[in-house]
Amino acid sequence: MKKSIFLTAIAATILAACEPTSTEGWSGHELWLRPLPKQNNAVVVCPAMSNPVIAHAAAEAEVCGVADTVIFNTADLQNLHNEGFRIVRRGRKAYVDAPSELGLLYAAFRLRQLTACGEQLPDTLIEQPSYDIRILNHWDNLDGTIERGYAGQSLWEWDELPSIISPRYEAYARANASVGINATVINNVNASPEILSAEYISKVRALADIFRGWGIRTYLAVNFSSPAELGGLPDSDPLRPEVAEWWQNKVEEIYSHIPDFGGFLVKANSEGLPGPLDYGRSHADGANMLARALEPYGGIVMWRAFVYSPADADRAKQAYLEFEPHDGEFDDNVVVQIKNGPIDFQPREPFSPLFGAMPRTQICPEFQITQEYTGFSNHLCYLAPMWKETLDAETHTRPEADGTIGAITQTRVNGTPSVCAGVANTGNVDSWCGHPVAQANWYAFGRMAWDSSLAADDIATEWIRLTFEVINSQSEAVLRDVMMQSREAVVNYMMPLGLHHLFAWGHHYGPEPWCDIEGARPDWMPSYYHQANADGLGFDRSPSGSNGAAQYAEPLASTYGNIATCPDELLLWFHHAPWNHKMQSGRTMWDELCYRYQIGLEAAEKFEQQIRKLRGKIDPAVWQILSEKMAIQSADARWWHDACLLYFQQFSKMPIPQKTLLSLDQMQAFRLDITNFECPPRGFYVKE
Ligand code: GCW
Repeated sequence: MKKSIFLTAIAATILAACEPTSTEGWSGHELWLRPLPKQNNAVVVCPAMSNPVIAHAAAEAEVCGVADTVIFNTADLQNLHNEGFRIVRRGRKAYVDAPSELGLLYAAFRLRQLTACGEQLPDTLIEQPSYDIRILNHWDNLDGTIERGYAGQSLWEWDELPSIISPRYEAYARANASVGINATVINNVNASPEILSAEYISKVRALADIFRGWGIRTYLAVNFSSPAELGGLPDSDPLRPEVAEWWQNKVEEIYSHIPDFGGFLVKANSEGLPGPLDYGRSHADGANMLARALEPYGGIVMWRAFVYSPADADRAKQAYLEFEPHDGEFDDNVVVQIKNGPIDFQPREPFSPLFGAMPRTQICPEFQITQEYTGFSNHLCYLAPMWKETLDAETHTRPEADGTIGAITQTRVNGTPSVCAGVANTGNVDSWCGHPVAQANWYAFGRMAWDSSLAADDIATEWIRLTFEVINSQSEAVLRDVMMQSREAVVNYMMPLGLHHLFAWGHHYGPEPWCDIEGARPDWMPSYYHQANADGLGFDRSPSGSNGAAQYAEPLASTYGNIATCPDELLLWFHHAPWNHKMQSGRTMWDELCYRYQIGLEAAEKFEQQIRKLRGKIDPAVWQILSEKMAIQSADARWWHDACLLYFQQFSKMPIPQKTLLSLDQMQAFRLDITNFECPPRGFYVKE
């Protein structure tokens, strides 16, 4: 019989340590975990309190208002995922059973969530994760900067670690656990070899020790040349025995400090990073060499498929060409990590055809939570609808089974764990993410990786109710509607109809379809993607062009490859369409383009008004920051609208149906202003 302990002081102490004290107005600091009153009448009964995960579970359940007594038990539940749970309500008692401590923690967070949202506890609630590993990828550098981070500097205070432990680490881990995230890669995929030095391993250990108490395993991104650069070997050829031995020793060293270390994430032979191809070896050779070092400890390798060496003139085809031939060659503890689209996290891309093409390999989706291409932390862009679009996409590659990307990536191939990865948007600003709704993206990523069947609007509702204490149903509906429409609005005012990569050089914030940098890679230039000329607009990936459409299974290959059947949303991704091409809407391509930019702009302007009207109905601090950001967003939407249409009009030579454009001189001045800025200064654009 399990020993049960009544929690009193310990739970209260832990709770006090984890719950930030309430401040005046919303600062964002508490995320979706605003403090709830301890329910004095609630009694939490649970096994072995000495386990920190269970202690945390008990503390979280102490605020539970949906039951007077919560009884925790670890129990074998047949067919339930090891991290799942079952909650059974009997009268005012909630019985929680879970196969692992982590399952109990997740159950406790669900009870907390029901309480905070004012919902009833159902008679029986059974949950289990869609993905085994739900992991954040931080692109944090060791000097404290964050690649594509828009919320300050890195959370990790490397100079202070391991001696000084910021309370932020615990709060970060708790926030992740509350949405089911159970893993984190703490450093940039553009990895410095130094992360594997003894000095840094001791710092990483200090973080891992905290994360462990919240069920979060720590992973590192590694530089493939570490044996040469850090270890002093002549090279890092994966087939050289000394190289493999160097990695084995390094892995042994890591595990001696971090016994539950998760493994490595690798960006190799991509954007100038070293990799096995440098030595005439394959991606599988490189990944397997690392995988064999990690295998005895249960660690895994996540090997990224974000590669685009110019083996084909069409960048969108390159990852497929480089990886598909290696299907079946990867060891069982290797996961090939694929960005949702074939290019690079654009506001809308078709899904990457690689998802359907490697049936004998464990593959996982990589989503971008940080808004590199969707307006940084200035634009409200709720990303769950975009991610759902990918997960729900039918690849047509599994005729007998569910061939959606969700189903494919959640199925374990040869027992390899399934993974869902998200590039984190956290930083050290008080609000963590720099925009209130950017927090919702972090939240939504975790919830979706936990339960990919959840609808984007239901996740939005949850997040609003958990985050904002006093919000009436009308204001809640307004905010949810704005969130739900925001991604499509961003697509329309930035890159409608399948246009992609019109971004300004370097910062990826504003438009620069005219960008032309001497000597730069052609496929880093917007003109490579939009191909605007007197004949029309768009990249021809049909059979008469690069035939990229053929990388998709039928019927998609034919649907996408034929200009008459390609959906309007992706037309200019797959076709170089004449300006007067008749769209499915009945408009000409040029008119449709103008129309989409216009509705995108109007949506952003409407969001601004809708948010302004919430004055007095939501927390004044939230209202203030949201309305300031919305003003930037609608100004930026106009900037996109004007810049792109004026630029493309030079080729279409057709009239723009709108009257309110900036002059070309103003656009030019604009362009000079934005060159080389890292983060857009506030108010840099004055709306007339
Ligand atoms: O999206 C692009 C970014 C790079 C990033 C790269 C990648 C970490 O512009 O900053 O590098 O993708 O995913 O590796």
